Parts: sequence; structure tokens; C-alpha cells
Amino acid sequence: TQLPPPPTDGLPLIDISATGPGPAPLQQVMGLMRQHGPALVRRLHGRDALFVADLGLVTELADEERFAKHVGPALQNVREFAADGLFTAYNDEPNWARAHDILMPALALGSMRTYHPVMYRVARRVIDSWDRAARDGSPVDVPGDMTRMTLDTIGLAGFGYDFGSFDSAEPHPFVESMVRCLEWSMKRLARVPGGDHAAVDAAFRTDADHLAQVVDDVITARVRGGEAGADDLLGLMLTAEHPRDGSRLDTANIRNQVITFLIAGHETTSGAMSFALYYLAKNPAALDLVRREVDGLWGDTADPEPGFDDIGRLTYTRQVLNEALRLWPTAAAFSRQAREDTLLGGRIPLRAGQGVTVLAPMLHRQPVWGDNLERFDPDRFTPEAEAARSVHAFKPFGTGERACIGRQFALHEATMLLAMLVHRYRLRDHADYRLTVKETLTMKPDGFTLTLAPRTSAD
Ligand code: MNH
Repeated sequence: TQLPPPPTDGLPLIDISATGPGPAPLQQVMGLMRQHGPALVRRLHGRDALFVADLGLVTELADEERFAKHVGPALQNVREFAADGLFTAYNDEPNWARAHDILMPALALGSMRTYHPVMYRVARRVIDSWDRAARDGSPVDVPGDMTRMTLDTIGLAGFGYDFGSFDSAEPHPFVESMVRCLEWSMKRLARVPGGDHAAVDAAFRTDADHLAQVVDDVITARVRGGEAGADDLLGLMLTAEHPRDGSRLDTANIRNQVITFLIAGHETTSGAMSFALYYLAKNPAALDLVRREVDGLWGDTADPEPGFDDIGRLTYTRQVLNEALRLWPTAAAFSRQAREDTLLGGRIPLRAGQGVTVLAPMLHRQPVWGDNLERFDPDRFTPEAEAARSVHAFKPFGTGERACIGRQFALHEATMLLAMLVHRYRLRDHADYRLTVKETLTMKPDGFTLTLAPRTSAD
């Protein structure tokens, strides 16, 4: 159902129809907010979208009594290949609560103990590959390798399936199809009414079918192996009963969940790691503090194997990840809708069901963050600084009951790998890289490479 456009009373209204949203629509809105302030209406071919980043407004939108997740136009496009998977399910679709309740315990912090050995195994794949690059003096493709790492990790840890991404110079075909599906979802938002998109849509269908095919292989491999009940996400999906009503996930929904987890479970974490490495390569003081932290744990052991409990001790490394997610939250926008007709901020009338999009990168640049908003400063995330700031000022994982279910998973794998890489290598910004951020619904540094040298005890 198409709701009437939101009222624009008193808010800046910017019509971008002349240029369109371009290749980086979220960075375009960031630019508009820098010009017009943290609440505005963007008009495209007569369709209006309300964007906010103001802390007071976001605090209201986080009130679960008044607001809920909104599956807006972008997620409706993603629904074309992820349907009622957790990420794209409507709040009142029964499969959302069913899957949430069944899978939630498997993604709580304590469950990371189970995934830790697999995460370590995949981290070693990165190191084997980067050791070779260090020997040859050849640059590593940071976002490419981070994507290999996170895809192999979610595949193995969640589904017992090995994508073997480091065995190939090309991205895994699943990743190529997935990126094109995400791009299709993004570009479809920019369509001029009346155009002919049949060829693009047919190509999209082929990619979406490919995703489903890979996922069916993953599921078949498991069922054939006679291990349906294994202790991972897929095992739960195939066998677990709902804790209260005893219901199970149906086959179609399991496929949608596997697609959802393979995508949501790697694309954003990969970007977050890439931005963290970018900022470390550019900020020697922060890099030095991470080194001290990892050296404090592992000294000059050549091949440390981090224990599960080590990861919780890597508090500064974790601050580095948080600060990277402040500047570039890789899932940069999420939407909320009013449960009843209401006034947002006492001044913006919203009808029930009407969407409002929170632009996290601009929320993360509001005055509550102090001065020098573009400066990379992990000290913004000391426990004292966090205690002094509203919890609603930082939303890289969304908010409320539809917030990211994979947060602990992402932070555990990312913290471990970042620490291992800093412990092992000197990172050389050999190309004097200038940050450009590529958008495919999510954000990543585009074309970011590093060269590596082993650390010696002198550095
Ligand atoms: Mn994740 C929802 C960001 C890692 C699985 N994730 C969300 C949302 C944000 C988000 C934001 C909320 C979207 C919305 O409100 O519309 N997620 C991230 C970021 C990282 C991340 C920035 C890494 C860094 N996410 C992961 C990982 C997994 C995962 C890893 C799986 C292991 N995320 C999900 C799922 C949802 C979600 C599933 C949907 C949850 C729900 O609605 O019930």
C-alpha cells in the first residue's frame, strides 16, 4: 500500500529529481543534511522521504511504545530475494517472532564460545593469504579479503558450509550475485517513472535464483550429511521448536533465513573491518594503542591463538571498531514507523504506518559528539565517555526489538581478526589512499589496498 507523502510543514524540502540520487544516495542525503540540518524531506519524482539525524528526534523514534521498524521502499526491494527472512519481515508476520525467538539464544554473547574456534580458523586463512602478500610485497585488497573472511565465517559457523573464498582470486559467485541484488535494490529506488526496466529486472531474477540455488545446496548438504540437528543456526532452523508454542520454521522460510543470514551476516561486518583498518592505517597513535593492547596479551608469540576470553579483554580494539562504526556505520540507514498518528518532536505530523528514515552517519556527527566530528578518536568510547552520553546517540545496529541480532557475532569476529592483524603486521598505506565510500545499500571503502610487512620486536 502506498501511503500519501508525509507532510512537509516547516521542514526543508529538497527536490533531487533533476540529478537523481546518483551512485551514493546516502552520502547525498548526508550532504543535504550538512546544508539544511538534521531533519529534511527529500523529494524524488514526486515521492517524498523524511530523513532525520537529530538526537532528540531519534530518541523519540527509539521509543518502542510509539514507533516500530518500518519496512520501507529499500527493504521492500530486498524482500524480492529475502522475503520474510528476519531482516525484511513485517513486524506482524508470524515468521518474524517465530524465527527471532528460536534463533535469539544462538546469537547471544555466551554462544560466541561455540563459534570462536571457527572464527579463529577463518582468521588464519586471512593470515596465510596476507603472509604470502607480505613476502611478495604485493598489495592486499582490504574490502575484498574482509568479505572473504566474513563470508567464510558465517558460512562455516552458521551453516557448516565452506565457501572457501581464499582459494580463489575472484569473489565467490554467491557474493557477486548478492552484490548485484543489493545494487538492484538500491538503483530501483532511483527509477524515473515510466522507464523500461525489463532487462535489468530479468538479470536481477537470474541473480536472485542463483542465491536461492546456493542456499538450497547448503541445506541439502546438511540434510544429506544426516546432521540436521547440528548445533548451529541451520541446525536450529531445521529442528528447533518455538520455546512457547512448539511451532517450527517451514522450508520456504528456512531458505529465506539462510539467504538473509548469509547476506546480513557478512556484508556489513566486512565493511566495518575495512573502515577500521583504514583508520588505523591513517592514525598512528590509535594503531600504537592497539599494538600495546595486543602485545600485552600475546607478547611476541609468533602465532598466538586467541582464547575466547581474550576477546573481551581487547577493550581498546573494540573502541576502534566502535569509532569506525560511528563515522561509517555500514548499514547506514534504518526506518521507523509510527504505531498511531502522532507528532514527532511535537511538530512533525506522522500518520500511523508512515516511515521515517534515521541516517546513522549524521546522527553520529551531531553536537553530542563534541568537536572535530570527522576526527577518528576511539577515546569517544571509553566507559566514562559512554556513560556520559545518551545511548541513542550511537545506533550502528539499529534499535529496539528489530535491532541487529548478529551484533555479538560481528563484534567477536571483527575484534579477534583486527587484533591478530595488528599484532602480526605493519600496515603500509602505500598508495596514500583517499577515502571514497562505495554504496551498495551498505557502505565500504572503495579500492582500499595496503601493503604489509611483518612486525619485528623493534616495532
Ligand atoms: Mn545486522 C539487523 C547492522 C552484522 C544479522 N543489522 C540489523 C540492523 C542494522 C544492522 C542497522 C537493523 C535494520 C533495520 O532496523 O531495518 N549488522 C549491522 C552491522 C553489522 C551487522 C553494522 C556489522 C558490523 N547482522 C550482522 C551479523 C549478522 C546480522 C554478523 C548475522 C550473524 N542483522 C542481522 C539480522 C537482522 C539485522 C538477521 C534483522 C533482525 C530482525 O529484524 O529481527
